[in-house]
Amino acid sequence: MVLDGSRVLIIGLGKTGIATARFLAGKGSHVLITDEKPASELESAIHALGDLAVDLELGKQAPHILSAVDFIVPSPGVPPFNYLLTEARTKEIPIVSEIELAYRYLQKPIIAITGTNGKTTTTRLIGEILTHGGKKIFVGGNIGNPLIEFADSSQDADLLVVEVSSFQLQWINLFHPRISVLLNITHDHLDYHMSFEEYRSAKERIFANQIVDDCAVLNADDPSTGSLSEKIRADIMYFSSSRILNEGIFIDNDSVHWRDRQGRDEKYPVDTVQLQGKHNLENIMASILVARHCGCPPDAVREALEAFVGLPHRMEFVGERNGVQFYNDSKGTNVGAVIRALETFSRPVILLLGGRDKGGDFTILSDLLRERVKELILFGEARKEIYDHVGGIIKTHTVEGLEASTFMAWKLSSDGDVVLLSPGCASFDEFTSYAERGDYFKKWVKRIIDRGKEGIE
Ligand code: UMA
Repeated sequence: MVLDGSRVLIIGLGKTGIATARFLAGKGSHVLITDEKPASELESAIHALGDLAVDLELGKQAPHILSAVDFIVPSPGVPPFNYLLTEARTKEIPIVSEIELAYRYLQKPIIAITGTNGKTTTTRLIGEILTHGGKKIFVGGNIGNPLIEFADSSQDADLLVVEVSSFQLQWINLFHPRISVLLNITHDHLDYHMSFEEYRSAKERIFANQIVDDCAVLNADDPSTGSLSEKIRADIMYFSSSRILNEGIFIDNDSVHWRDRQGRDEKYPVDTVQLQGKHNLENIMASILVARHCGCPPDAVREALEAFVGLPHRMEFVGERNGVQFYNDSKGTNVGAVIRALETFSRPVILLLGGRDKGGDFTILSDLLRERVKELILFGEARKEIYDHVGGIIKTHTVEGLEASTFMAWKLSSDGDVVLLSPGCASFDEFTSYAERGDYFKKWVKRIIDRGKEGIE
């Protein structure tokens, strides 16, 4: 791919757009960035561009900007049905994602991790274990620092551990991880991908360019794994949280066991790890497989697992008052994540669910709601729609915003309960990100913990 002198259109002036523009301008490309938002809403992004020589077309995305463009780099959040992308396909203008572009300029082996849930925790955990095992690691991608930043820097690393999303994978062509991990696939982003099948096939592209010498890590419990494994050329390693495998990694008698092809059986205790829940055991098992495949010694793996504390907004314990525990799972933005969160608790749960719907099927929560949830509080833009799906099967309340929902949960709670924010929806109706939503929840919870029932009434 010749970049010097090429004309490139970047769609979206977010983290990806800025990092890609910097990279391309450095390689001598003529860069035009367009964003549907007007300049007044993009002040900090424009500021971040500094004196980079790029053209901007903001507040509109008119078709004339496609003329004389050699290729397009859409930001991950730009859906495939975006007008410019649709036009580009008709005009046969190549579309490449930022990870594809970065890949073409990277020499170091890539470990790529995807899945509907758990990918950030697993990416970080793999990074921590390998670092503990003595390797020099870059951790990035969908986690927040685009891969192209590494390609554009003078940093060195033995291995690149990269979280990748379906949005990024759908526009790859040669992107080739030496190790690919697919943790799970459940319904998500159906406001962006046109169907679950399309979402799934975007995710499965993580294996598309792998060859026999590479490694693929798959969830043996996922119903689609059987048909997927037939399409994969790489050597497959399986993990399972529900059954004992002849070969692979699984849970037996409260320990994780890794049984390799030569019959070697290694044990990793789970009572000493700080991550909670079955879903995290899956993240741990996938991480051990990757680490051992990279030659990380078992003791280094065990030590790193013990030292790893979870990430904010993912089943984060916020505090306790009068025997009521508060958990922030704001990153739980799809129904699959809510299921995983609920499965973690044996105590009665007061569940805060809501935000902006992404096309999730809330009816699949019905059994778990009956089993584990004492009171259901629906909030935000999606509250009426969720109510139509599951409202009334247990005690249900609808409330406009998150602040009022948090205080209602506290009023309804009693000793031994868990108050859980696991919204199953995007945050954009009330907040700019899941992190802002989680921080807001924590702010009110901390006030409750400081003042108790009397102090807030
Ligand atoms: N925009 C348009 N036209 C559109 C859509 C968006 O112009 O049709 C513009 C928006 O006005 C905005 C810009 O595009 O100014 C934002 O682009 P973006 O949403 O791709 O945001 P980035 O800042 O580039 O962040 C992206 C990822 N965002 C998404 O996938 C939605 C970040 O993942 C990622 O951390 C970052 O690149 C670095 O790689 C976030 C995410 O929510 C955390 N990811 C999803 C998830 O984890 O479930 C996939």
